[in-house]
Amino acid sequence: MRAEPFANAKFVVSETDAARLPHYPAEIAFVGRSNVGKSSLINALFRKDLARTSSTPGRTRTINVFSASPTAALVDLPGYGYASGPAAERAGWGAMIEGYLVRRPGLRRVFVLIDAKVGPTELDRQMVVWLQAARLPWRAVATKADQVKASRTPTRRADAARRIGLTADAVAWVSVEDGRGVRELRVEAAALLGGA
Ligand SMILES: Nc1nc2c(ncn2[C@@H]2O[C@H](COP(=O)(O)OP(=O)(O)O)[C@@H](O)[C@H]2O)c(=O)[nH]1
Ligand SMILES: [Mg+2]
Repeated sequence: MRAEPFANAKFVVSETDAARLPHYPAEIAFVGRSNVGKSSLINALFRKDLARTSSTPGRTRTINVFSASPTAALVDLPGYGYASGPAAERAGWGAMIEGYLVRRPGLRRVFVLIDAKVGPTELDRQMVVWLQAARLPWRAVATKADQVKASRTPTRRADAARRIGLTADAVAWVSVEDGRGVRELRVEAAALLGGA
C-alpha cells in the first residue's frame, strides 16, 4: 500500500441515472440520512474538499462519484429521510440509491453512516435490513462523534451498535471535526479498494 492513500483523488461525475455511471473495479458507497456527514467524511478521507457539504439537509440529490485512482472510487449517494420536498422526488432518491446498489459489480463495501448522537433511525435500520437481504457487504460508521460527551460515548456506541445487530467495536466511531477515527477509516477504505 502507498504511504499516502488517496493522494490523487478527483471528482468524476454527478449523475441522477445510476445506469449511466462509469464503473470502477473497486468502489465504496456512502449512504445515510441527509446531513449525517457523508460528503464531509469523503472530503476527510481524501484530505481534499471535493464533495460539496451543506448545513441544509437534502442538498445532495445526485449520485456523486470521486475517483481515488483509475481503478477505485468513492460514491456519495443521495441522503435519505429528508422530510420536506415532493413525495415523488423523495421516492426518486430512494430509487436512485437502490438503482446504484443493485448493479455495481465493483462494490466492495457500503459505508452506512449513522449520527453518533442520534443513533440509528428507523430508516437506517431499514437500510441495513435491505443491504443484508441484498447480500451486500456493509460497514457501520458513526459520524459527528465530537457531539457525544466523552462520559456517554461507551453507552451511546454500544446502544447504536445493538440496534443494528452489531457489537460496539464493530461500529467505526469518527469525527471530521476532531479527526478521531478518520485515519483508521482511510486505511481501511484504501485496503478495501486494493491499495487505491
Ligand atoms: N460537529 C460535526 N459536524 C459535522 C461532522 N461531519 C459533518 N458535519 C456537519 O454536518 C453538516 C452536514 O454535513 P454533510 O457532509 O454535508 O452531510 P451529507 O448531507 O450527509 O453529505 C455540515 O454542516 C457539516 O459541517 C462532524 O464530524 N462533526
Ligand atoms: Mg452530501
